[in-house]
Amino acid sequence: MTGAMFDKVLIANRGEIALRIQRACKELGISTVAVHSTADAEAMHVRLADESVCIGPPQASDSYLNIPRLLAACEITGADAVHPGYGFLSENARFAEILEDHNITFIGPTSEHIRIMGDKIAAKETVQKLGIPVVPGSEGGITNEKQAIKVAGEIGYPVLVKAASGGGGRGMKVVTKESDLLSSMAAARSEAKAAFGDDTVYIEKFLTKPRHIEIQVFGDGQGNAIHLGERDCSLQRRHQKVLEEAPSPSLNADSRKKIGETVAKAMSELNYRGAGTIEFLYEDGEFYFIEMNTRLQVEHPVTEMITGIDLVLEQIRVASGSQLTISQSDVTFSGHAIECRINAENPRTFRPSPGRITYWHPPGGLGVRVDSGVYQGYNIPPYYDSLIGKLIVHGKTRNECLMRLKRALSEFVIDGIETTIPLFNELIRQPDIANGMYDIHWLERFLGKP
Ligand code: MV4
Repeated sequence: MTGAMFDKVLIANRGEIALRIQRACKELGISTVAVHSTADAEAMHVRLADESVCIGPPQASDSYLNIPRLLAACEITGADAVHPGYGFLSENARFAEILEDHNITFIGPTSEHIRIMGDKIAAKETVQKLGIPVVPGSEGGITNEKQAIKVAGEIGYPVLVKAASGGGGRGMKVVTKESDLLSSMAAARSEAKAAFGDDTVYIEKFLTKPRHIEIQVFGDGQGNAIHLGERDCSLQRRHQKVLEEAPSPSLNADSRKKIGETVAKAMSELNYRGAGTIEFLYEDGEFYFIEMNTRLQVEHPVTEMITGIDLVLEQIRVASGSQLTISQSDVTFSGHAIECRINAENPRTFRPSPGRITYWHPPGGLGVRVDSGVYQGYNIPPYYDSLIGKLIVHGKTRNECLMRLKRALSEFVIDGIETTIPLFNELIRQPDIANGMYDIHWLERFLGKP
């Protein structure tokens, strides 16, 4: 089935991702509507859009997260579709549902799929039934203390108590022995209740030294689904990714093919539409599902660089009703890509560093991509997250990619604010990074060393 392409897309986001989406729209001949808060009147995503609408004061809850104001902006401009980007309303099932009720296409999965995957227990149950390997643990939520003791005893300590509505690591408690289980579970419950208004928890085997490997999937909601390989996102600090790469230095072509095919088949059976990411912990050669993200991710460019596939363009195509035009056998992986998240932060304390960029000189040359929404003279507002750009480098081999990254980082000049660039200069000189020998704890251990 082939639907009619959209005439006008409203982009419900800001910064680099708003620009990234505009670029895809322009290449498809679609006109773009930017929305912005009063703090973002001078932002590049507003300047480059065909039209723009101010949707409220700086605070995100009054602007980028305000559904009635976004609907009004759609109505005023006559947009046929909304791309939510990442963060903000991108995984809000209610928003997707409301748009559909107003005959505006949400560029993403169905609200039903968003809702299922937003509930970590339902997500795990759903994907397990579809043949995806999961972390051993409780079947569903824990309802009483006796059951908790029994389940934890069966899977063996250490265990991890997780919140069903969690994600981003909130409401998690590691338990090393039975005598700590009930008090830790009570603590996890009350944390979850306060953070999410839901105190449902579940128990899993705690994996002590995994890597975070996620598989990019893509479906058309018409039964066709493919995988686009993995990204290794193990280098994180406080659940914020810092550097991502594809392919993972720890996977071979056989294990990539096996997990990729399992995941693609599951997404086809689920009739999944759009871009999605299946997050796994990978330890001792085994994959364990933890969560699914039903949106485009910050780190999607590393996948684009090694596959040559424009993920945002494909998102727009399938949202308009087109079938996937790429089959699994069309997907080939070429070379290696690394992304560094350039944040306006102190590179050691990670304290935000908003303010005016007095000088901006991004790197260039073969295999170098900079996705950013800032410019020289731009004043970074203090109200939003501190990502100001992404440096993505591609090379024929991981080694070439690292050499090129070193060169690109040395060219990058940003004055007036602090950025995470000096951290990356340090990281690429670490033997463990050069050798691809790191797990999810490596970065915090490195940062903790004097
Ligand atoms: C785990 C785990 C170990 N064992 N689950 C952290 C956030 C959420 N997405 C899941 N998380 C983890 N789940 C089991 N059974 C360790 C983490 C974890 C982590 C995962 C990915 C990347 C960085 C991390 C840092 C600390 C803990």
